[in-house]
Amino acid sequence: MPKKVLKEFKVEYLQVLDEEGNCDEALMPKLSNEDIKKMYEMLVLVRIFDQKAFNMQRQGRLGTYIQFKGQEASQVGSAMALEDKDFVFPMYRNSGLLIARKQPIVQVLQYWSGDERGQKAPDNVNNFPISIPVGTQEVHAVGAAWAAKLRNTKQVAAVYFGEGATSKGDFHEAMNFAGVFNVPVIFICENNQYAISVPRKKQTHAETIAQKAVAYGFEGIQVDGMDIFAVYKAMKDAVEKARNGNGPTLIECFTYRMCDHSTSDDASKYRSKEELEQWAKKDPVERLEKHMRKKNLLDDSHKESILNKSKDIVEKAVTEFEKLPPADPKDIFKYVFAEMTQQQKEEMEELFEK
Ligand SMILES: Cc1ncc(C[n+]2csc(CCOP(=O)(O)OP(=O)(O)O)c2C)c(N)n1
Repeated sequence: MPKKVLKEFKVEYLQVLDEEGNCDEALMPKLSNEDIKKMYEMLVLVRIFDQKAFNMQRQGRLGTYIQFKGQEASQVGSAMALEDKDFVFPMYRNSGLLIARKQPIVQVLQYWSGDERGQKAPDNVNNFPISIPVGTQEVHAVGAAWAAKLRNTKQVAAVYFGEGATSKGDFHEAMNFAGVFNVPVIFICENNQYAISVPRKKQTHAETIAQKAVAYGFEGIQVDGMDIFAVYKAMKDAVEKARNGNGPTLIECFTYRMCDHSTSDDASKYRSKEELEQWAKKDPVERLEKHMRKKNLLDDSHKESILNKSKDIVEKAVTEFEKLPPADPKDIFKYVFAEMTQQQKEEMEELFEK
């Protein structure tokens, strides 16, 4: 009757770029200077978009908006490791991800004004609609990944969610199925430390989210989610593994929401100014900037021109967006299914009859 250890586990943490912009060359993923510049340009673009969208909501020009400030690196870094043909399942906090995935900014604005046409993905880019229900997209992603496996298309699915979503049944069902059927899916948990006002410590008694993968028989890794190189590297490895038939990975991006939960929230009610200041030192955009300056990839005038170019792109999209005719209210019925049900047809007629 021996008493023995059946299983021990470890959870790896990956950081490539420190807060001062110093890079661990041994851990550095393969990226050309051009790739690094593209990463920086995208980080700047999505940050400018985020602030603009927030301002527009305050001015009554957009509906409720969900900011993602602080999470740019986890969204842009992971998107850059994917191919267009791969499936992406975003949550509401993923406007940055969608822009990095070629979703036109005009459409992202449309979405946040309640116009469902904003959700239509560009041709040949497999972006799924944003999930407002917490965590439901996890099972959808596993389904898409399973289909890709059965069809042998070499596509992978990437699904995004917060640490709050890991308390839902959907997460555990998706993780279990993904492990058992060895499907090509990457679970990206953007652990931004809060689910609205609920802190991470009250979400789970486990020390990391990453270790939850162990129970389902596959790898989990925690990365510095404000370090774009670490996110990109972990994602690139996970994508390659999934594409080669070696199954799922859970990537916990350890990050921080440097903004309110949404435009209907006031985070100062439950978070201290000091906490925010501590996390601000890790800022993902400034960190890459520091690195690029050290490597002579960026100077003041180059930075200025990137800022101006990004502002211009966003402003042009806003002008175009505000000229668009409003959505047809009938779309509410028309775009639920590929074909309307008899009941929907009747409801639509009833609502719109004179
Ligand atoms: C199924 C479901 N339950 C509750 C909500 C209300 N709700 C909206 S956001 C949120 C917190 C989610 O936190 P987390 O998953 O950590 O993501 P974050 O918003 O921090 O990015 C909750 C409970 C919802 N949208 N869907």
